[in-house]
Amino acid sequence: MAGNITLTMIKPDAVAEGHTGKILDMIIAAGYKIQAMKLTRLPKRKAEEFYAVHKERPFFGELVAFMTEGPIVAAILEKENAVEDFRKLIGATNPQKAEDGTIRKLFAANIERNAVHGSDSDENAAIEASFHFSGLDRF
Ligand code: 3AN
Repeated sequence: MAGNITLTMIKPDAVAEGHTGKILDMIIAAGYKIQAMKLTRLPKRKAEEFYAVHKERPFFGELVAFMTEGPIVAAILEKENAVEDFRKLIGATNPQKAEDGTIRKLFAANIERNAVHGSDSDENAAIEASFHFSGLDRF
């Protein structure tokens, strides 16, 4: 059975460019309920932990620098089939390959500065939700 939550981060590029409200509108219009949300800034250590799976990749250092350059909006989103439907809503990792109307097509500059994160599995959604939020922050 598909899980009902996913974890998103509106990344530093999109927050700095003033796209937070438009992206949240698209998320809510797609049927997601916000279980938890905050404006926060990741310390280097936490960004390295979040992206630990990529630590051997050549872009790891740049990715951590980007994700710590300014505030992000982290949120837990609830909906049936949350992970898969959200990946469709945000579009491909590389915005040049993302479909028209997707969040990354609309707001992302390139494969690194790609506006939003979305969990890639139900298991990671649970891990990433706990990474950002305690049980008291979830509604
Ligand atoms: P997604 O965010 O679509 O799940 P992942 O998990 O493969 O993509 O990559 C995590 C993040 O790492 C991406 N959101 C992007 O910011 C960055 N990234 C992925 N691939 C590259 C790449 N080839 N060059 C630079 N940054 C990348």
